[in-house]
Parts: sequence; C-alpha cells; structure tokens
Amino acid sequence: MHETRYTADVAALDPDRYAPVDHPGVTVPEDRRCWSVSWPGYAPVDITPPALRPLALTQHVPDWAERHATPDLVPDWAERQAHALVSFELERGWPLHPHGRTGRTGRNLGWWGENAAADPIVVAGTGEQRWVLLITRDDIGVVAIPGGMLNPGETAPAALVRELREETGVDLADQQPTILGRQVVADWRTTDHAWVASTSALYQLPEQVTATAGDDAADAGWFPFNTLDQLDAAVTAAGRTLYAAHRPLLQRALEYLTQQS
Ligand code: RP5
Repeated sequence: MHETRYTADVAALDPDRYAPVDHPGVTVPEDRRCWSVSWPGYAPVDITPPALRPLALTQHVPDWAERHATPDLVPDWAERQAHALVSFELERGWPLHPHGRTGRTGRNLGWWGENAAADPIVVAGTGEQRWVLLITRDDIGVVAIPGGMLNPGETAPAALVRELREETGVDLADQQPTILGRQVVADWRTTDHAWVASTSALYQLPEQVTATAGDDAADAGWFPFNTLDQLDAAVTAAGRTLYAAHRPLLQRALEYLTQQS
C-alpha cells in the first residue's frame, strides 16, 4: 500500500523536474487529498529553489536552512514530531503534510516537515474604531500579519515579541498576549514535505502606536478591523492584496473579539 500512496519524491533528485518556486503544483481533487487514499499516478511538482537542491547543499548551506538534502537523512524525527505545533506522520522517513497532498514536492523552506512560525495580531481601539497592525511583505508584496519563523531554540512567546519589534518597531515585551491558536498556514512555499505551522496571538492596545517598517517589511500600518470584508476593502483601496494564508488567523481574531464584546 505504501508504494502506491506516494511515489514521486525521487523527482526531487532529478534536476530536470524542478519548477519555479511559485509554481501552483498539480491540482489535487478533494477526494484525493488524504494520504491514506491511494493515488499511484500522483506526480507533484518540485519547487525546490536552486540554493536548497542536493548538489548546492554539498557546497553551501544557507544560514536559514538545514543541511539535509532529503528528509530521510534527518536523524531526529521523533523529537520533531513530539514538539510539533500540529501533529504529522512520516512515510519511509519523509514527513507528510498534516492536511494531505499539496500538489508540490521538494523543500522551499528552511526545514523539512514543520517550520514553526509566530504571528502577532495587534489590535488597537474598540467597536467601530478598531484597527489591526499589518505589514506589506517585501518578498511577495502582500499585506500580512508581521510574523516570522522561530529561531532554533526560541519559544513562540519570544518570537512573537521579536518579530513584531523587527518588522514594525513596536515593542510589546511587557504585554501578555492571548494565544488564539496553533495551526498550519497555507504559506506559498508549502510542499508535501515542508510546511509552516504558526502560533497566532492577539495583543489588544487602547489606541494605535507608531509603527515603522523594518526587517522583511516594505510598509507597516493600521487598517480598520471590524470584519474581514471591511479589512479587504481597506487593503484593496490601498492598492494591495491581503495575504490569503492569513485570512483564517485574522478571522479567528475577529471571532474572539466579537465574543469578548
Ligand atoms: C507565514 O510566513 C507565517 O504565518 C508567518 O507570518 C511567516 C513566516 O515566514 P517568514 O516571514 O519568516 O518568511 O506563512
């Protein structure tokens, strides 16, 4: 059964099979998403960027990435599974995306398996006068929560504070956020074997504070935040697009705020 569940990863070693990192991948019908459903012909697209391909890794390992060319070389899967924000399984030493097939293979993130991120959602004001602090990412140009990956050994609470400070200049180290959830994020770099799971947390301020775009941010600013539609409209009016992967996180924050009021 295992031979038919997933067969395509040898493609990761074939240089002719690589696609651009923003390739959408093959379409995965909903009824074939689950790993337990046999799909012998499944041929996900490899989006591994040049810097993370096996040959390149023998020459140089980027400081944001692990050195293993394929995940079956990773020695500590049991520990990574034990500490994962969202549990996942392994198949012959390859980690499987917790939500099933993605249509893409290879690695376009620092780590195989789960890449832990932290997403601080900072809200100011109440009622009609409520705002959320967002950045424009300088890599893909979308408006997003000022989050980022955890550094090795770093805790989520520490990463929430650090990322917020680095990307917006806002220091909320003395505030206690509300953890809203730990979830897989539909990050654009996701593949079957490397994905992002994030701790999202809510900070509530009485009023806006000054935000300045820093690391990884082309811009930082406050947007009206009573409904997702209202936020969408404001982001569109600013000539930008809301990062689709962060919509569920922002929706959860809105639901929490609604329950509170
Ligand atoms: C998102 O990318 C996560 O939710 C988090 O906001 C961010 C982490 O990636 P980097 O900003 O570190 O590239 O998917």
